[in-house]
Amino acid sequence: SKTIAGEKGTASERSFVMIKPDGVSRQLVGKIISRFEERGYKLVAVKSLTPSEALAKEHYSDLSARPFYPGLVKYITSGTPVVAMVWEGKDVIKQGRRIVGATNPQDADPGSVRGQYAVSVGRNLIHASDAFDSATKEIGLWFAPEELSDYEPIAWPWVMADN
Ligand code: IDP
Ligand code: MG
Repeated sequence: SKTIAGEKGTASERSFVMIKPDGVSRQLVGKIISRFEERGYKLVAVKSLTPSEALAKEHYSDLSARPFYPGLVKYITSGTPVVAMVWEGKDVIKQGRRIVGATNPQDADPGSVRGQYAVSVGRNLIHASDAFDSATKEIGLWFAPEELSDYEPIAWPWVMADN
């Protein structure tokens, strides 16, 4: 049986990706989704919501001691929605981080989402899971199991071939 973040190191690997309120407000949702779609990753789940403070705090619980944590929670729960997604495919956790770019947009590759569209670390547009364990935690936090779809995109065998 499949775990919630798929099987690490296989085409069933999954990552939690979230367009933050600045990305939604700036109407970059389509452009950001296109990067993952066009790369060949599979959209397993997507929804738009304003997270509760409890959800935002739990999502970022590892950072609770950091000075920017209260502002980070306020930013994520501002009332402008986020777009929460699960993407699936080979190496999607690491490749998702590359698509997103460095945490501080000033250090991000100009071809990445943050490097192309963001300038401030506190308004860096997007989140992507940084490891298999955090993907497992985050997918479980944001989605119920029945919200995750199981299907095969038409190009899947071409994109994910490993021979
Ligand atoms: P990540 O989003 O690239 O994984 P983390 O270090 O996990 O980066 O930090 C989570 C989020 O916290 C960042 O994406 C950013 O929104 C915010 N953040 C991180 N460092 C700072 C900071 O120095 N000032 C303000 N916000 C920060
Ligand atoms: Mg992080």
